[in-house]
Amino acid sequence: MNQSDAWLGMMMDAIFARTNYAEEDWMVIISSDHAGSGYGHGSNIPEHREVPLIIWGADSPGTIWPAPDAVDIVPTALHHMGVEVRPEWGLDGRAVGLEPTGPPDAELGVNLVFNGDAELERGYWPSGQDASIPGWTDNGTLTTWEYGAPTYMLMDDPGPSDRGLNYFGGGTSASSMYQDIDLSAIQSDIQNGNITYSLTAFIGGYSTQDDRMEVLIEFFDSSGNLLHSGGIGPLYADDRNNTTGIFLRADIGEVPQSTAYVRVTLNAYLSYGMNDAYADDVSLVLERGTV
Ligand SMILES: [Ca+2]
Ligand SMILES: [Ca+2]
Ligand SMILES: [Ca+2]
Repeated sequence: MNQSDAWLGMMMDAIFARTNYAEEDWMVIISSDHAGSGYGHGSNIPEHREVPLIIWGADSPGTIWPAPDAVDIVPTALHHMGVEVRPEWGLDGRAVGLEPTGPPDAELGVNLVFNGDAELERGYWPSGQDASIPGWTDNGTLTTWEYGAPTYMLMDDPGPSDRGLNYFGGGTSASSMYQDIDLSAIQSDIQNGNITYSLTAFIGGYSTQDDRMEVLIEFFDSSGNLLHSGGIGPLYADDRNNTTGIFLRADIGEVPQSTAYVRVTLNAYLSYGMNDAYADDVSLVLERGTV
């Protein structure tokens, strides 16, 4: 770290010392291809996956949300150099740091789950590869898989008609992910009471295997006290007649009046081989009215 820092200092000094520096427009991006613990890396754990991404000279400093990925570096550098990214290049990632971005304000009557349809980034052909999922705190092997791979989910297996290209798959081991949804923008509605929540998702799995998905919902007050929990699933092979596919399930209930934020968690339980706990179209809608 000290050595890298010294080299970076030399480079920055050289940039600042340029006679034309005042007329130039530099961007310096600092990142690393992986993190680690001790002297090792290579496990699918936050300590090995989470890396810094520092963009110096970006158009507008501030928070980047959802958290950027290493694949955002190339589009960001190209944008800075005025190169328009063409879709046919098939680049993953997006130009980041152009303007600060944050999660949208919560509203009544709209789906509050971010990237609940697994479509925000390209999906993987099911394999051991694992992508972290934007908008979710994804510390394990849960990832986005593409519909259509033999012995996984096909486009015409039971599921949503508007399924898009991708769904959530458990990956290579038991895993889970969650997202916290800040409800402060609708706090006064919630405090007045009579707000109903509707948690829905398509969940399922593969054939006779009991790999199974569960979606939990937990309501917390501003001090982090759990006020209410509910959820759907897990859906065992028997529950879906040993059919490969995903099936709509719902949990409807009352939102506690002192709720400040809500956590939606996907738990992918493994029974056999690859973890075929599947989900798509995870949605949480809050509305006025009683259950
Ligand atoms: Ca989808
Ligand atoms: Ca993952
Ligand atoms: Ca399996």
